[in-house]
Amino acid sequence: MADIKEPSSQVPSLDRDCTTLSRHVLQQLQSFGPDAQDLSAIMNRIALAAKLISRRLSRAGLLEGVLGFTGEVNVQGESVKKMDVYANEVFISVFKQSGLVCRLASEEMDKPYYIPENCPIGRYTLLYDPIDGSSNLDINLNLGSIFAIRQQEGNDEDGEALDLLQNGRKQIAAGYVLYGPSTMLVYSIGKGVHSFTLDPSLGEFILSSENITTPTHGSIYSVNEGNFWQWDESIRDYIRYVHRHEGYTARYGGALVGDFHRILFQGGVFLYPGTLKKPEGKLRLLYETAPLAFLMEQAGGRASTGTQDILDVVPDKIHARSPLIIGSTEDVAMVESFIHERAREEALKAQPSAVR
Ligand code: P6P
Repeated sequence: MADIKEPSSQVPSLDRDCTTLSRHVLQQLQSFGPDAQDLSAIMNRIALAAKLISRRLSRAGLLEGVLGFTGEVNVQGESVKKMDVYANEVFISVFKQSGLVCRLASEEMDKPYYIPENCPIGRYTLLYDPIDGSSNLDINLNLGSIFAIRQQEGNDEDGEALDLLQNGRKQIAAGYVLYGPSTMLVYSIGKGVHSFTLDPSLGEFILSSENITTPTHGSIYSVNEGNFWQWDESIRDYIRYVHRHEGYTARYGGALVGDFHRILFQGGVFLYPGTLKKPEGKLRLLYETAPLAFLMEQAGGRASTGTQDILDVVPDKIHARSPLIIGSTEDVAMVESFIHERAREEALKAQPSAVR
């Protein structure tokens, strides 16, 4: 009888096709204990949510009730798209009866959603933006979902979820789904950043890149220059610099996940600074900037408000916003240098003339 060698030596792609998300999490944790199994199962549920959303997006133009607005306005004061509601419901549905996640904090919900049957068991909280960049939906451009996992602290008797108002270093996992030409899931549990690509023929996310690292510098700067009139002078200084020096190129898709994904892989910097209308910036901390900051730091990059690491920011409310400067270490540092220089000049101006 032929001796059976290690299957992967026979069919190398077989082992890769078997490296599903849940298996990868267990490999990362090097454990099959209950906590590892829980985290693996949570990631698997997130993958199911991603598949359900991807399926609906792929047929958005063909199905009734997918495109367009509901006529409602969400807690952010933004018009709600039907896809926002659907995607939010998907995450709730995949975690019900799972015993895994007690609370869901979403961009689309004013307060966290409790899944009482899970609370005595699962003490995890999922924070998520179910569909980010929904304005791209009607024009068939990329969108994303962003998520973070935290462990609940205390029993949250008053239902205010105050334990969530802690800095981003409390995240135990974070990631996003990019609904593009292919559907990709990128995640980290604090042991590097890894990407998976949905194989529709298998209905599985299969490992595509492990230990993704962001270059220390990149040529791309990604920002909505239409806000130039609203920016602090320091940000204008940075933009004038890249306009006047060779070696820079602008890329902006208007959907955070796609713009971030480009920087994660190719380097450079994405900025959404504070503006006159939104001094704290437009992006939300707990389920947008903090999860992406977690990933970027794991990939060897940086994420800053301009004056503070994103992961050190403590929110005062669940839907708190934060400015975001994220990407290659050298490029984030360059943006910060313009901010620091302006602050130094302002401080000098404020001093009594005799002291200058
Ligand atoms: P602006 C999408 O609405 C979003 O929340 C992010 O996905 C994106 O980065 C940002 O807003 C784009 O905002 O003001 O450039 O259209």
